[in-house]
Order: sequence, then C-alpha cells, then structure tokens
Amino acid sequence: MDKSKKFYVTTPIYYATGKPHLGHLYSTVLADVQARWHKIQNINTFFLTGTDEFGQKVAQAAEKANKDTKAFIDEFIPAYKNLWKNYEIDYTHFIRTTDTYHIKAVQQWLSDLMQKGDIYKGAYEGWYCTPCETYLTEKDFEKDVKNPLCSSCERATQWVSEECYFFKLSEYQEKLLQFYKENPNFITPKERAAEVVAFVAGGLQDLSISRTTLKWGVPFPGDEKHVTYVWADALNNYITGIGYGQKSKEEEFQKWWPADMQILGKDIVRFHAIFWPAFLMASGLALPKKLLVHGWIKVGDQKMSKSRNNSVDPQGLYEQYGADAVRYYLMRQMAITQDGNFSLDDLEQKITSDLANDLGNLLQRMVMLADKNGISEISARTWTNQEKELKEASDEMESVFRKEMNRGFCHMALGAVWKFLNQSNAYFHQNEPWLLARSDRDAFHRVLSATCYSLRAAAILLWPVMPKKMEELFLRIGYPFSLDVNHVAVIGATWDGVFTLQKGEPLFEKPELKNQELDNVEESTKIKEEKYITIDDVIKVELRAGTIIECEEVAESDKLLKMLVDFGEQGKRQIFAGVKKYYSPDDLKGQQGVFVTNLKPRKMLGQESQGMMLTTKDAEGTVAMVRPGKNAVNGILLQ
Ligand code: ME8
Repeated sequence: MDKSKKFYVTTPIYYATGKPHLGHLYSTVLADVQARWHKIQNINTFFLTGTDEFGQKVAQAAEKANKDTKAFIDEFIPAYKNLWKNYEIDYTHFIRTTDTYHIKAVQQWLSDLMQKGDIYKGAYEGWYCTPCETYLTEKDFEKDVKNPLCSSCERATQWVSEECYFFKLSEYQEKLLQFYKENPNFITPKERAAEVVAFVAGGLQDLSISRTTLKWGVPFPGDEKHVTYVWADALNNYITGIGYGQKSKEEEFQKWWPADMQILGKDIVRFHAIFWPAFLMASGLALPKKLLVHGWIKVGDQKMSKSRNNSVDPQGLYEQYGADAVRYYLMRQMAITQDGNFSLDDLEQKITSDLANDLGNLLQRMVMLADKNGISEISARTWTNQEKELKEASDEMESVFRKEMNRGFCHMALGAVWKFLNQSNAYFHQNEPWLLARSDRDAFHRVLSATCYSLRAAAILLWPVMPKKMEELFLRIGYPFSLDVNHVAVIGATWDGVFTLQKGEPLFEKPELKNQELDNVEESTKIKEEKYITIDDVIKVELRAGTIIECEEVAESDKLLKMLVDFGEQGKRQIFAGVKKYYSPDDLKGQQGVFVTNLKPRKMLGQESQGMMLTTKDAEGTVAMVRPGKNAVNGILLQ
C-alpha cells in the first residue's frame, strides 16, 4: 500500500423517504468507481455514503404514511444496503444522520461556531421549499409574486415566520470568490462552477439554520426549542463520518480530511459549493479538493425522482441484466457534463455491442481458438511492429484513462478503453490467427499472446467499473489479481509474462431482444418455404382470445406497453408488448386480441410477462394487433 497517498470520496446522503432509484445508484456507482480506481492503484481509500434522516421532508413523508418517523426511515435502510451490495458498492462506512455520534458532533460544531460568533440568534420571515429543504432568497423570485415557486424544483413554497439562529454566510462572500478563483477545478465541470460564482457574486444573505416549528431534527445545543436546519446537519456528515467530533477518532479524521472528491447531482450544487465551504471555513477546516457535479438521469424529458413517480427500479435492472452491465451503461452513457436519458433499448444495445461483442467475443474467440489448437499456456514472443504498435496503443489508453478518471470524466475514460478494444479486435482479425494455427505456429502464438496483453490491460482499467466480470476475465487468462499491488503500473511494464487460458461461458450474455414478442411473430409469420413444420409443431402453440382490460406505458422503454389481459375462465395475465409506437394505452383498453398463452414466462424490467400478443407488420413497418373473429369468448382456444 502506498501510505503516502490517500483518497477520500463521498456521495450525497439520500433522503430516507423511499427506496433508492436509478439516480441514487448513478451517484453511488460513480463514487464506487472512483474508490476502486484508487484501490487498484494500491492507494488507501475511504468511501462514505449514507442516508439523510432529519428535516421536514422526512417528517412529512412519515406522517403521510401514518408511521413513527424513525420506524418509517428504518424500513428503507435495508433497501439501500441490499441494493448497494447487489451492485458491488464497496463503501467503507454507511452513515445515518440519526446516529448518535453524528448528532453529538453536529451539536459540538454548532456550539463552537456560536462561541466564535459565526452563529447568532435572530428572526426569519420568508418562503421555504420543503422538497428542497431550502429558504428562497430575494434573488430567487420576482418581488410581486404572491406565492413564489421554488427556483430549483419549481414547486410551491410555504411562508415561514419564526425566531431562528443564523449562520453569518454573508461574511464569506469574498473568501468564497477568492477560493473559487484560486482553485479553478474545485467545482467540476466548469459549467457548474460558472453558475455558482455568478450566484455568490450577486451577494449572500445570512443563512437561517434552525427551526422552531419542527421537532424532527438535531436539537440545537443550549436552546432545545430549536432544531437544526437539515442542511446544516446533513453536510457535516462528510466530516462526522470519518471521526470529526469524536476524541477517539481524531487521528482518523486528520488522516482522511479533506475529501479528495465529493460526488453530487446538480440539484444540490449550491448547498455543496456555497454553504459547505463556508461552514468549513468558519470551522477552520480545509476545503474538499473537488466537487464532481453530475447531471440528471431523465425519463422522457423529466428528471427521474421519487416525487415525480417516474423512477426506474434499479433492483429490477439488476435482476435482468446483472450489476456490471448496468454499472457500465451508467458510467459510459451518462456524460458527467450533461443530463442523459435512460432507455432500456440503449442499455440492451450497449450490452450487445460493447460488452458481448467488442470485449466478451474477443476473449471467447481467443481462448476457444487456443483450446482448439491444444494451447493453454502462452508465453511472450518476439514482437513485430504490429505488436509494438498495439503496446503503444495500450500505453496511450492508460494515459488518457488516467487523466480522464482523475478529473472525474468516467465516460471519456471508458471511451479510451473502447478505442483500444477496437484496435485489439482489428489486430486479431487482420492477423487471421485461425489460419496461422496451421501455417505458422510461432506467429499464431504471438497473436494469442499480444491479445492476452491487450485484454489484461483493458480489464485492469475496467475493473473499477465492472469488478466481478473483470475478475472473471483475469481468471480466464490466468492473471493473478489481488488488491495489494498497483495493477495500473503493470499495464506500462514490458510484455513478458505467461498466460494460462481457461475455457468458459461467454463473459456477457446478449440480452434477448426486448421486442422478442414482435420478432417471434415476425419470424413465425414469415413464409419459409424451405422449412415446413408439422401439425405437431402447430398444436404445441396455444393461441387464445383475450380482452385487454388494463394498459399502461412502461416509462423506461420506448417500445413496451404493459397490459392486463382477461382470458375468461383461464384467468387474467400480465403481458408486455412492443407496440408503444403504434398504440396508446387508451387505444388498446377494451380491445380483444390473440395471444400465445403457453410461452415460457419471461422477466421484463423485473416483472413477468406471461404471454405474447400477436401482431402484423405491413410494408411500411407499421404494426397492428391481430384480432380474433367477432364475439370470441375470452380464453377460447384458436384452432
Ligand atoms: O438531496 N439523476 O437527497 P436526495 C441523477 N439529502 N442523480 C440523481 C437523480 C437523477 N434523476 N435523482 C437523485 C438530497 N439523484 C439530500 C442530500 S447531502 C449532504 C444531502 C442523486 O435523496 C444526485 O446525486 O434528494 C442527487 O444530488 C441526489 O441523488 C439527491 O438525493
């Protein structure tokens, strides 16, 4: 372990008002990838994540559910922890803001700042946004508006008038501006930095940091009528989670603070780039080295969120596609600088093209070819210019990857790996090793060997993103992997090792086409003169008439509609069909169609499809449902 270096990374702590959705997973995978990127270089790493459990938003959600607040929150913690486990999120510590050590440390922090004069008592009157847990400032709305909407989430605000404690934020305006100037990469990407600087330059008001109308919060030290404003409590998790405020953990805290990278979505950039540094300045603590601010995952044109009820369940994706494929998709598809749309079609396409074809196939073809020719051990050969070029490309990949990962641009780093994988595939195919196996054994060995080096280099860099799959790849080429060496340094070393190959299943499974229902129908309706089937084949297929009694869009898919179909005495079934482009749910409700009812049920987005709707496709590609004859009884068998 390189003791001279350390890396401390954090995620936002998520409101414990529901199960985690794909947006939460995205931030958390970003942090996990960063942590692993440092671990694989043998750098000592601390990764903090957790839940935000105080404040009006949480209290209101519990009240709505008619539950005791703490009991309500406790129910969601396993959902977070299990999901993180499934997705190989290897955090060091999971903080809950209701943990006693955190509450005590926040109270100590408040007392210290009161003593220093950075916190004072006053009165607050103004608009408050509960979903964002934030007070509107004068700049946030037009003066003559009666009940302004929140400038961030555009939802209604409430008028609040109460005695409260203030933090002297206004005193930090110049210091903050100076800090941003001296540390131009503090807020990454730059677009986000510009917004923050403009906001601070426009003037800062003191910040109300306590509430009297709310009970669910950290009690204010010395004045228990007040509870702490949730952001003043929550932001401090980044220091209390590594020992701040605990005597026995002072050394630990000194070791890890300041954070090297704090990951967050653009919705909470002001809190992290303005309040948080000001709080730290007031406490005399160093500021984090980098805030990595990412965009939103959207469904259609809207931000995915619990309150909009459009969130994608990451557990379903995990069950259907596996953790590594989803991790890869999120890291590759979402550019850190932009919002990105989530679509199942894209996800499936990326798994097929990037993972199964470019990466998995190269490994599979190489190993199978070696096996077919009785080779399991491959040692280094004398390289020709071609291999030397490939090695140079590998070094180039490593250097671009390093630069991009260190600034937090994971999608660009992955782009560099795929550029190299394309070069490696081209090298393999151009050399036609299947011919060399017969004509030139030495050259055959050389191509296999260079391909092993290429795969190893790519897999080392991909391990932070797809740890399980890459460990499988290491096994298949016989590369010993453990976290006590700097593997990234191995990439640039001379190519002089021995690889031991092992046969196995393809590394990535190609997802069945989501539109399998349609495709199956297309296939079966194509007249294939050369392939007749017998009557036995025909009667195997159970076709029944059924009425669609419920139908809704599947938000995460461009193609699927989810239907509930009534088959009379045969019961009701949930069936997915890829007809979203051609029908709205209302078009289909009440319609009678023809369905295959003995097709093996299959999972779609974690839910079962229990049949298949028959459709036709005309010359223009327009799809239409097949209908049974007039007045068919639901459930009747078509023969
Ligand atoms: O704001 N796309 O918690 P939160 C991408 N407790 N990321 C998303 C997302 C989306 N559609 N939706 C959520 C809070 N996120 C506070 C934070 S920190 C001291 C306190 C991610 O549950 C993103 O990181 O609303 C965003 O900043 C965070 O979840 C907000 O989670």
